[in-house]
Amino acid sequence: MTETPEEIVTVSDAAEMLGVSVSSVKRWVDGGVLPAVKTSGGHRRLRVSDIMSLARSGVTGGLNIDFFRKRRVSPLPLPEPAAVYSELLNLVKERKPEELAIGLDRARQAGLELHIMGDEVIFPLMDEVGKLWQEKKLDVADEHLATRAIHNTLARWKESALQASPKSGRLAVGACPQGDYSGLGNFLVELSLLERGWKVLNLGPNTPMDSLAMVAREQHADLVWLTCTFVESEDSFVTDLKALHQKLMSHGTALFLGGRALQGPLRRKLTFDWQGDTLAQLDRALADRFPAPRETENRETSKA
Ligand code: B12
Repeated sequence: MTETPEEIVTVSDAAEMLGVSVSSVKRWVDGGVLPAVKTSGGHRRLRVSDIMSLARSGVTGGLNIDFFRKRRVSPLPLPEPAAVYSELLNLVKERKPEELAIGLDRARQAGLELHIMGDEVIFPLMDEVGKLWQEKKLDVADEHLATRAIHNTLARWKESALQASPKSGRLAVGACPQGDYSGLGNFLVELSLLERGWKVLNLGPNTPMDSLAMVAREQHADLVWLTCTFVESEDSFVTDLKALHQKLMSHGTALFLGGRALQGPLRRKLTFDWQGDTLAQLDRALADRFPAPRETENRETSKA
């Protein structure tokens, strides 16, 4: 059999394509994460295109490449991030926040991974919105509407990630430092972790580093991350960060830093275990330092 993207397959075929157990596929179907229809006999059937979209979203850990090599399935064309960006920017300019949210969902469902949505669509989109606002070509109302539409969309993606992701047994605690009220970058980091199966406690904007350290210690966090978009006082930031890093090191907790405020001379004064600028870099660092535990249950089919 050679599957085309519109081909309908059984749950066990889907499990084989994804290299996961049959029960994982059933759970994703029943949780509404993976669309399926039921036959008159009550059996679930899935479209190959939906299976490939889920795999591309990063939720499943990817596709079982051997299966696809054997069956020679051609991948669906992915939307071009630059084209998605232009389309969404027009919707911001036309003040259509609901269509903006729908456009984000559509790009995601078509298979653009979270790190591409964050780094290559949402980041440049908001960068341009900021510039247009400075040039007085957009009102601050448009910046607020766009931020809220994106935030609400990320909240929906979070619900799906919470239902879908197999739990890795790891915990991350994160925040933005004191005086930093930004939201989207931090939310994207939270989602990246959730989609890798992490449990996450995101303390959000304006969080004192002492409180972050306290929660991390109490909850035995594996990782603490800080998203830094705006640094109020560089001197106290550097001092507080050093103290935070020392406390975390004594408990074996890794400290990851990111966000656009950490540029220039400030960057050289920072203490951390890892620092990055993009979600793609974060994904690679998480995969390197915290390799995913392999699913043990019923994997025999993927070995064939
Ligand atoms: C929306 C916005 C706001 C909103 C935020 C609303 C909200 N709830 O989020 C409001 C109105 C509150 C705001 C206020 C201010 N803002 Co403002 N704002 C922006 C704007 C237009 C978009 C920010 C955004 O959401 N971007 C989209 C997200 C997804 O991008 P991101 O956070 O950078 O995250 C990406 C990466 O950085 C990375 N990343 C982020 N975190 C992490 C963490 C890790 C671990 C890793 C690996 C990666 C990573 O991944 C993401 C995807 O690529 C930017 C313009 C711009 N060029 O970004 C200015 C901008 C951030 N603001 C700026 C400034 C100066 C301010 C104010 C000081 C203005 C003022 N004078 O009051 C205040 C500061 C308020 C405060 N104390 O926090 C500057 C910051 C300058 C800097 N630090 O370099 C910017 C860059 C504008 C500019 N060009 O000058 N702002």
